Amino acid sequence: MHSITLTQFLTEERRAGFGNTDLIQLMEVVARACKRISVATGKGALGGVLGEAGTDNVQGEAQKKLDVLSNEILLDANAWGGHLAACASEEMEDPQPIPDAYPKGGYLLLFDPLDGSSNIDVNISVGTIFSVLRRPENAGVEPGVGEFLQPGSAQVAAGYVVYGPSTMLVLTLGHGTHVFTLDREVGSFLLTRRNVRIPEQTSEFAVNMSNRRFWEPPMQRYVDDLLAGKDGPRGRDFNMRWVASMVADVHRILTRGGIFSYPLDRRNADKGGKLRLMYEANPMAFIVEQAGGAASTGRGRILDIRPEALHQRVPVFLGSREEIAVAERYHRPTT
Ligand code: AFP
Repeated sequence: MHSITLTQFLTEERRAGFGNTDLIQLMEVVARACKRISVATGKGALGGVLGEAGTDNVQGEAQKKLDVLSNEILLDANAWGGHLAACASEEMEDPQPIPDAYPKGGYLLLFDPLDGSSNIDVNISVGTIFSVLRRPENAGVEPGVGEFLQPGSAQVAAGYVVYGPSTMLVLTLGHGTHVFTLDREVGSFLLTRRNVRIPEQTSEFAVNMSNRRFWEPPMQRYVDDLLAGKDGPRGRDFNMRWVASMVADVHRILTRGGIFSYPLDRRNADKGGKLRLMYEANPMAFIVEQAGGAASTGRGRILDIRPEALHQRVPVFLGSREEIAVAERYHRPTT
């Protein structure tokens, strides 16, 4: 198949006025780092990288060796690029400013270096998720947490890389969502789908059903009606899929439609949900909206949330537009 490379695609985007040279080069650096993560995940047991790192991250979750390695790869690659002021990661409590020894730029990069990492040891797809913000106009000398607390609608780029049977990069610069496949022999990402569109309707849902008893009543009613299929109010059967790797679940939805949900449950309600707003929900919401889908907390658009903390969590519903509207109707207060 003849296809253009990521570099050619980004050059075209810049010529079309979508992104400046700095942003385009930043995307190249992130993509290069993800190729290294792809090599490390691909080696599996042979690379000695499986298993626990023996440490906890800022959220108190046990870190895998590959979580730590992926975080380091992304930090190292981006330190000297000259396009960033600071990075923030799921694996670090505070943002890391670009060291003084290196040139600094006007962007902020947030990432979940290896999402779904509890799947690594069983050889199921994992992924990197990233989000790019511009430094605010009134930025101080040293970029602090406050600079990162911008709504998702302010993102200038977002993407994910799924390390599965093939390694794929999905990217938006705010003008459509595009898919690239890594040609492992050549070492280049090649454009394999331009302007992805998520089907507006779906008969497939993704949720961790074992949490049902902890959900709020509207969520229980919504999923019960999906399960009732032809015999219930929805009048048709629904299929279920759950990889437990958000990147893989979202990638399926981008490919054939569906609804992905990680709702509030009693155990995570005081934290606001399970998934993180700044480097999971926001970038995925941007990607999905740019592909014609929708992304909601069940009660409002994710990209409109005004963040209060770097590691804030939110309930997430994303995917086929019409199905998100249905899920939101169940969550609307009845009078
Ligand atoms: P890990 O990175 O700890 O594996 O968590 C992955 C994740 O945040 C997201 O990718 C999945 O959708 C979700 O957790 C799966 O959660 P459950 O294990 O509760 O199904």
